[in-house]
Amino acid sequence: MAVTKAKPAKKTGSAKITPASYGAKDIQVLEGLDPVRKRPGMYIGSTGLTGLHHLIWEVVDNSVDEAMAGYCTTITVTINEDGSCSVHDDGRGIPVDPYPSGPHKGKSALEVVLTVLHAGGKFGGEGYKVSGGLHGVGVSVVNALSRRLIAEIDRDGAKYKQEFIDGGNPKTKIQKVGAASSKAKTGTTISFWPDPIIFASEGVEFVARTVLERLQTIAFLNRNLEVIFEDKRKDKKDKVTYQYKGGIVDFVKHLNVARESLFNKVAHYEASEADQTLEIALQWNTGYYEGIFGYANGISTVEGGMHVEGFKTALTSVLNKYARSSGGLKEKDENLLGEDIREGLTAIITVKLREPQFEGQTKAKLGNVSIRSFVQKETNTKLEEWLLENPTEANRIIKKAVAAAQARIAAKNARNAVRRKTALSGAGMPDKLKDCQSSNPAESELFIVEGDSAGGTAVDARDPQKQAILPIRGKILNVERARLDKMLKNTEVQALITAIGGGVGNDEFVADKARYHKVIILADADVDGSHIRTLLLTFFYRQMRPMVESGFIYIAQPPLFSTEVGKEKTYLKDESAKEKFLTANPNHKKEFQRLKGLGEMDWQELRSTTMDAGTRTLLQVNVEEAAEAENVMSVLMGDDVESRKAFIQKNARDVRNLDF
Ligand code: 0RA
Repeated sequence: MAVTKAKPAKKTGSAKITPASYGAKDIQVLEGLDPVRKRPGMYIGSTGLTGLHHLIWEVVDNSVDEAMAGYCTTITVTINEDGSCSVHDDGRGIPVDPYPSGPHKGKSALEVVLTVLHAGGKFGGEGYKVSGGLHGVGVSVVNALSRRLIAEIDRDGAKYKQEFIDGGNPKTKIQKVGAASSKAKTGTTISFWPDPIIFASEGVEFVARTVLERLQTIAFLNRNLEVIFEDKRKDKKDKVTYQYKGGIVDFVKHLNVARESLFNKVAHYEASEADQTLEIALQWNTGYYEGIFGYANGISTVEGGMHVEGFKTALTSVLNKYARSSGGLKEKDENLLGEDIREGLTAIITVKLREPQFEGQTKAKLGNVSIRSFVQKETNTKLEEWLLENPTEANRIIKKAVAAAQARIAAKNARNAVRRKTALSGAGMPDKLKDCQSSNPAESELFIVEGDSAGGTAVDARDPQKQAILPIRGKILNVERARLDKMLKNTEVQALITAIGGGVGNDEFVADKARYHKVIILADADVDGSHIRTLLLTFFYRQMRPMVESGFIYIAQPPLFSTEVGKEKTYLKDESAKEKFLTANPNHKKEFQRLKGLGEMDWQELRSTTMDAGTRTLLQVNVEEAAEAENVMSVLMGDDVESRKAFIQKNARDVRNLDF
């Protein structure tokens, strides 16, 4: 990616540098392509589907560099009918002039860029681009891992072409194949056929969704750049264009569409110094979660890093300062915590720097210390300016953060209160709990049942030795917002905490103390039931995460249908059970009742279909699903009626499915 002295860009509006005039002489020569084929993982991360797609990103990154340097307005990625990929850009075109001297004497610059490792990535003297970790290793890597590659260049009024085969061997010399359609027309098209021998494990079929997501992000990060995707494969035909005049401001709006934003404006600032640049956009929504997305040289830093740290530090300090000066915080009040301020925040932080250090488990954490102070300093001044210029918005943010701080303190008090109560009452179990006789957690099950009447049926249906029942009144949870302090004040939730017995709060909960190794949520198969499940999962995820991590949380699966066979009622778990039933009973009258509530079954039926360990099916909840449930909360509980409606319609068909 180009790193810039902030000069206005020629075409794209993004920052640019003025490169010295490049020619073949400037390209640093390192080595041939053998190492790439020997250890592809070193260059593209893996030889699975992720690695396969890296080939596209590699070529596209080079085109994006052209765009950032101000020479390219459109990038088109085409998946061709035969499964190969072409990346076209209208940049300057890879230079084609021959080397006047040196080890590559007589070869075209194009050939060197495509056959010499790193040659495309680094240029002597004035840095043209900054390599970004796995990216920016150069298009030669793509050539090395392709069974065929064709480069077509429009430059100097002519059209050039060169073809390579079997991992980067020139099949032809560079050839002038005609005139460019106009003297001014320039550009590069790289078409490549990934080598099936290299990508043997998962094959060479590109996934449109993966490409689309990436291209959309590129379009967001490069204001005004037109990014086109075209799929020409049979049965997959598709064409999509991304172009955002607002850049990352549009990105933030896009991320907030499903939520209700706290105000319409999006704060936005950019800055540059020496050889680093930053651009930041942020907005709050009325929800409770934070989404801060960092990028370094266009690469997503999902583990965060110095740019995100600098931003968070400054954000906390600027907003506290503003809150004090505006009277939002009184002298006696404690400072707002970062987490209070970041509640409902959506932010994009994109930085460009010369030699990014990617660290962490997945090499997705930016380690350069210099960027932290840069982001911090700029955020301190520029965000403060923005707050002063936008007092209405600023006051909303403060109000929301103050509410978040109050909720945080209330949740802590509520937890303490529950703790004290549990401690005081000793082993005293809640009245509502019908406990099991066993005191061995490994064989004990707790059913959390929606509604008192279903609770009663479940008590009759249970195995009293091993199964405990705790009825929860869904309506109470249902009307309340997602705030955990409110959940903790709910007497039913308190009973739940006491019954489980491992404490509450993520710093305190101990799964070893849990009185049941199966906690089973039993709710109706309708939208309300789904809602209650989501609430409970969010609660377990936030307040008793070790229960989820230990695999102690389950979802019961009451049947969806019933039907009569003669005088006998039969229950059918789901659509596929219904189909199987019809195949086995072709003369059946084909009338099925959709079961809406647990209340429609008597205790024998509830036992055999849902609770009896010998005949039931349970879904075990894993951490990802619980985390997803937490996300779903913002859609379900948020105020955006449209997206909630869309969500429910989309998921109503299989409300039992956790995989929202
Ligand atoms: C080296 C030098 C110049 C441009 C490029 C490479 C270049 C590479 C790729 C890869 C895909 N698209 C590309 N477009 C350009 C600068 C050429 C000049 O000074 O005119």
